[in-house]
Amino acid sequence: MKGINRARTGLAGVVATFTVLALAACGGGSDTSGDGGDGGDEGGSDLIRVGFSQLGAESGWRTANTESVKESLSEDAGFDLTFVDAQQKQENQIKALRDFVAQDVDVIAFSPVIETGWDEVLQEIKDSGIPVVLVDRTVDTTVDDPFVTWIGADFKAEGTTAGEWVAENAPDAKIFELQGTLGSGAQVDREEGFGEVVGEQIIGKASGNFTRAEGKTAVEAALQAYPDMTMIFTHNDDMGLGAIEAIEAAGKVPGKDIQIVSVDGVRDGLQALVDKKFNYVVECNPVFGDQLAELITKVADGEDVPKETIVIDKAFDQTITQADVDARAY
Ligand code: GYE
Repeated sequence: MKGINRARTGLAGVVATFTVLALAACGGGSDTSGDGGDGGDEGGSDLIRVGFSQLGAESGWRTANTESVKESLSEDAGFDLTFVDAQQKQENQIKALRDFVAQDVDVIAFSPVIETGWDEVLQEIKDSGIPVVLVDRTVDTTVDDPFVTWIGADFKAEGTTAGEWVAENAPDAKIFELQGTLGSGAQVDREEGFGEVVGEQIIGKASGNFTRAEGKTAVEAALQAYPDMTMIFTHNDDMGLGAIEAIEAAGKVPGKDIQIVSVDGVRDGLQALVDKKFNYVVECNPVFGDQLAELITKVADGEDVPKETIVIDKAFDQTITQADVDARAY
C-alpha cells in the first residue's frame, strides 16, 4: 500500500515526551472560521489567506486539532482562514479544495480523510500554483511533488508501540482489532505497525470509522463473532469508549475480561485508563497548530521548509493519575 508520494515518516518505534503539549492548556476556543470565504482580496491586508479543509469532527482528537488550528491561524496571528469541515466525506473535501483554488488563497492546507482519490484535484491545485500543506494524514497519489510539506504523527510507530506493550504484557491475548476509517493513513499505518509485532495474536478485525457509535456497533458484532477474544486494539479512544459500552452491556468487564489498548490519549481515553477500563494508551498529539502556522507562514513567504515534521508522541499505562487526567488540555 505504499504510494510513491505518500508522506512517510522516518522514526522507528520510538515515542518520546513532547513538551509543547503543556502549552496547549492556555488556549480557549476560537471562532476564526469563516465558511463564506469572501474570495476577494481585502485591499492592503497583509493577512495570509489560508484555505483549510478539515476532514470532519469524528473524534475528541479531531475536535482538539480543529481548536488548535483555528487558534493558531487566527487573524491576530496574521491569517485570514477559511475553515471547512468535510464531515468525513472525500467529495466534500474535494469540493472545498476546488473552492480554495477558485478563491485563489495563498496556501491550501488539508487533512485527507483517506489516502487515495486525490490525483485529479491535486493536479488542479498544482496547476494553479497554490502551495499545499498536508496536515495529519497522508496521501497516496501519482501526482508528482503534490505538497510542499507535511506535518503529522508517526502512525506506524504508534502501532508498533502498542504492539510492543502487548508482546510484553499480554503475549497470550486473543486480539480483535478495531480499525479506523479504512484507507486512511492512520488506519493503514497503525495496523501495519501493530501487525508487525503481534500479528499472529489477532483473531479478527473490523472498522469503527474512528467514531464512538460505530466502534460500539463493531464491538457488539465482534463479541458474537469472536467469543474467545480477550483484548481489543482500537485505533482511537472514541471507538474504545464505544467498545466499553458494548462490553459492559454484554456483562463483561472492560480492562479485565477484555483488555483495551488504544491510541490518542484524549482526556476521556486517559480517564478510562485511570478507571482501569483501558489498559494502555499510545498518545497521538493533536495540538500542533503553532507548528502548522509557522510552516504556512514560511511556505507563503517562499522560504524553505522541511518536507515533513513529525509530531512526537508518548504513551501511558495504568500508573497514570487522576491529576494527570485533570491537567490534560484536551
Ligand atoms: O487518531 C483519530 C481521528 O488522523 C491522527 O483521526 C488522526 C486520527 C485520530 O479520528 O481519533
